[in-house]
Amino acid sequence: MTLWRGGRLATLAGDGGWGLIDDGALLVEGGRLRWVGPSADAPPADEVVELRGALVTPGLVDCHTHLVYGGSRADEFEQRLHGASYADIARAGGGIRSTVAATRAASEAQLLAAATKRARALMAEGVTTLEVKSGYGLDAATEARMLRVARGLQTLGVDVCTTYLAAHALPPEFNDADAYIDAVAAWLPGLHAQGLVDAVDAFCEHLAFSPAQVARLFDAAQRLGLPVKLHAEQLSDQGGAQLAARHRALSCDHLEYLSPAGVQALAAAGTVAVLLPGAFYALRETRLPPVQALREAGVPIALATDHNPGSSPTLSPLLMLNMACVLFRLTPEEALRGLTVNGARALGRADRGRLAAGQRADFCVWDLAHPRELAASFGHNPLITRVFQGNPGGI
Ligand code: DI6
Ligand code: FE
Repeated sequence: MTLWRGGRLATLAGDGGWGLIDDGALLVEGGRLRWVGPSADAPPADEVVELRGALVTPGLVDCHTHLVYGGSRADEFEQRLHGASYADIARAGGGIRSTVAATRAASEAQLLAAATKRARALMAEGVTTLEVKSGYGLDAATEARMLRVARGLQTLGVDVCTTYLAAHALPPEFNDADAYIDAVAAWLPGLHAQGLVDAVDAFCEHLAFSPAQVARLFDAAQRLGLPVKLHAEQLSDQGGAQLAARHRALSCDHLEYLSPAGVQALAAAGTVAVLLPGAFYALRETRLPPVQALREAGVPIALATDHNPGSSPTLSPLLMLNMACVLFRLTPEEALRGLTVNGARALGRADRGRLAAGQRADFCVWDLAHPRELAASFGHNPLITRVFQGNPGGI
């Protein structure tokens, strides 16, 4: 048993507020938090770590990434600076399809080496749980390779949730989206049997798949008992949120074009709204997600990097805290909840994201006096120690 004592804890344990404990302590045993409270009341322990007034928060949960892929899309960044839009590039065969070609050409070892560097960058800013989506293979073998690589990142000392996103774009060997959706649904049971799939996602957009097509895939997921998530209303309102809510989705992600009816559907289903300010920023979007309506409806809001080589090439969850406040007007507390407790909820993981007895001992120690400072600055990493399942270091 180890006692970490003398820190300022932002527990996020209640439904609102930071849950601050000014001179607080955490008792860790077997990878779990056994006790959390004021240092003065702490139980005895074999080992004591002095926090010397440092800030402690739950470990960060990045609930939406596309971390495994081959190649680079910096050329498209230049094309967009010369006036091409994200949609123009996609229609011309670039975009997701260009990453699909590079990912298919990469070996499992090459994909793992590249993804390892990216995961380490996220971990260096305090990430202890990471979601990784497939969706740059778009054939059974490459989707499986991506998911195996994602699972392999677990050995770095970060918990990895895998999401099957084969319904991301139409691959070049198909010209019928309905036939492709049938193939995506047919590959799923085999991948699931190999333990490679924690959830199923799709890109519901005019550039990608219709709500009716996504619904058929979600039915297949639910026959296997798998939860679903959706890339919804990123570039237009397709009614994806309502569709996802009908399937009791864990989360709907992006949501710039979410309608009032979509907000109500998410609220009624308990679906988390995942906001992705990195993609909004990089694509110079101007349409803001309806944050005030989400708040008023009581929809939990999560935040994530959406790391991918095209629309959100960031590896900084801390920058997302700042961008969520500056661009989307979240409060610093909402932003931190988005990257901890609500991010965990978007993954269906209730055992993390707060500092409370019984939770996993995943937490961060920061060289800061108050948690609002995490969101107020950018381009600076104040992490002192990242603790994963009770083990410090390894960053
Ligand atoms: N929306 C996104 O922002 C990413 N995928 C998606 O469905 C972008 C993926 C890419 O451009 O490679
Ligand atoms: Fe995404």
